[in-house]
Amino acid sequence: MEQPLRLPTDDEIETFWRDGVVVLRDALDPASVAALAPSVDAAFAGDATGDLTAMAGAGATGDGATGAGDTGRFRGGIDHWLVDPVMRDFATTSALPALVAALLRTEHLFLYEDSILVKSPGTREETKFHTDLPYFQVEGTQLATTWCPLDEVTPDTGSLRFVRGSHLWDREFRPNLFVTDDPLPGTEGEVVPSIDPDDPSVLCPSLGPGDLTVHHARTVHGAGPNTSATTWRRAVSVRYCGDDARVHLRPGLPVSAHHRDLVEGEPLHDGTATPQVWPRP
Ligand SMILES: O=C(O)CCC(=O)C(=O)O
Repeated sequence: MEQPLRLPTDDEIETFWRDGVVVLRDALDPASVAALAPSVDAAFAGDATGDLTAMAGAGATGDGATGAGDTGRFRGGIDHWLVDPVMRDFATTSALPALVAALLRTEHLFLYEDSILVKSPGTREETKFHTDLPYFQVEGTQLATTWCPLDEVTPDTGSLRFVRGSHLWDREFRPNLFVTDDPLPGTEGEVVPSIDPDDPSVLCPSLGPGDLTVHHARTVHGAGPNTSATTWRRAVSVRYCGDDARVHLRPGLPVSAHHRDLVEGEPLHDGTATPQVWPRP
């Protein structure tokens, strides 16, 4: 069990609930983040044991489409924790659960899924603005996504872009294909409005290994391209749910095999579908 280097301050907790996103600097041991590199690199190379094809936004191959002149690739996948012990430890016994439980002000915390998200040097693709909630088979307010870079990440290499305060908008968005604004077939909700990444409401933080962002599942966010010719943008994202989460089965959404037994309206329970990660059982 790894202790966080520090817990979120009261100001950081307030920022999370006010802005729908908070930057936690120097909260993870950089060595524990660096230890993810073999898993992340294997996922990028395409021989990961996790399900690269299930990531809704990345399409059937787990790849972003590459445009003419692209030298880079955007590759991702979800649910590596099910098959990769390094990813499982990071999602369940690293410092993340303590940090997120404090931010969400929840007594119990459950793992929903993990994701590996890599933009190699020269990747032109943006991650289109979206919210995470419509990709989840849950509803509630205590829902958060962590994003933990393995590399120094700047706006030029694909930092995330967050629309501050958008988690408070009374709007239900339709999930898109992540690298295009096209909606996921069969799903419901409004199309995400066009957002100017240079708008002052958009936060686009530079981060280093050991830093992370935590955003609310209703926060509109995306990411820029990786314009560097040499610098990788490798990240691991882990999504968690707190006490007020209830199962909500959304039409059209692909269901991961280990989520097939989730029952509409039920609270989350410790088990293979959504392991309890805080307090540590
Ligand atoms: O890494 C990216 O480009 C997008 C990540 C993201 O949207 C998420 O983890 O919720």
